[in-house]
Amino acid sequence: MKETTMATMAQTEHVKVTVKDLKGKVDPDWCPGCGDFGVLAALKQAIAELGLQPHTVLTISGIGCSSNLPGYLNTYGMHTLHGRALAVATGAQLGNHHLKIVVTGGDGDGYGIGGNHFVHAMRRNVDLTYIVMNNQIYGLTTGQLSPTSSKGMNTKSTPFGSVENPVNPIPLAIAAGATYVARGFTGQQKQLVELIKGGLQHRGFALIDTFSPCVTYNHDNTHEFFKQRTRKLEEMGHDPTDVHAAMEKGWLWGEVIPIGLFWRRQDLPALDQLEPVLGAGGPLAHRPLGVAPDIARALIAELM
Ligand SMILES: Cc1ncc(C[n+]2csc(CCOP(=O)(O)OP(=O)(O)O)c2C)c(N)n1
Ligand code: SF4
Repeated sequence: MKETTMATMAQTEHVKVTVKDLKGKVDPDWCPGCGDFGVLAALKQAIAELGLQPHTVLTISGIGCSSNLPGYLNTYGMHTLHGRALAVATGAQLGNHHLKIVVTGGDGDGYGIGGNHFVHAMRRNVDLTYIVMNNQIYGLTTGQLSPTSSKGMNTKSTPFGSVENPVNPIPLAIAAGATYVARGFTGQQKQLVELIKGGLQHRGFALIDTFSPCVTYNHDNTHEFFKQRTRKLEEMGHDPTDVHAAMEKGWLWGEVIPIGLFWRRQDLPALDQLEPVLGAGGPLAHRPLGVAPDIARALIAELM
């Protein structure tokens, strides 16, 4: 188990957290049947099963239907700019590396406008759990092409079919340096909970790309589509420490679409473990400012 998890659990080990405790003050306004309900349920279950206290978890998102998730969860939460959740999360993680940080959002948010941040957060191995609700469409802006939409797909913005090759987040994440790379499906809740738990316990960048069907705008990649094609990697004899096998299985897309843990390596330090200033003295957020108030005020004024 992660050192940070141990520390936070130790402080509060007598208080049991239930799924009910994790319910946010606002109910989701997602369309009935949206896959995102399944991701929210799985995340709550994973947090409760790991016994993480709500005040030790920070959930950060960008913009999109899926990015509304932090508002529906009783943890700390931030709803940031479109595609910028990972940049904000990197800052938050370095500011308080004892927090458990979960980033949630959509394929458009994460792999499109946020694609640059996605690659750099992975090569830095920032200690985050990134759950992408991949519905292969822009949901919030009513059904335009997303970076993961299949070639040939008819959408509002591609009425004659998309001519572009989609982004494949699994091989991309492995190549970029993510140290935990998984794919879930909202139709496989038990597995999804385990994948999220694994991501939360992993020290480093954990991606859980999750098929989360948009029932309103994507009539190709439906729940039924994935139900017929997805196959669990653990039933395929996959070894998640074999990078070549992970790459090979990551490229499969057809009659068989693998789900599960593709790749994990545990021998690389996370970014906060490499930052000398974080080595001793605990999280920056808990330390005294270290500069006199008048100097701090002058610095802030200069930066504003
Ligand atoms: C800078 C900026 N550009 C564009 C938009 C419009 N916009 C809002 S959400 C979104 C895409 C959402 O798609 P996705 O991330 O896949 O999430 P979903 O709604 O499908 O869950 C876009 C293009 C925006 N809000 N800000
Ligand atoms: S538009 Fe699609 S992604 Fe958005 S809430 Fe509705 S079903 Fe979900």
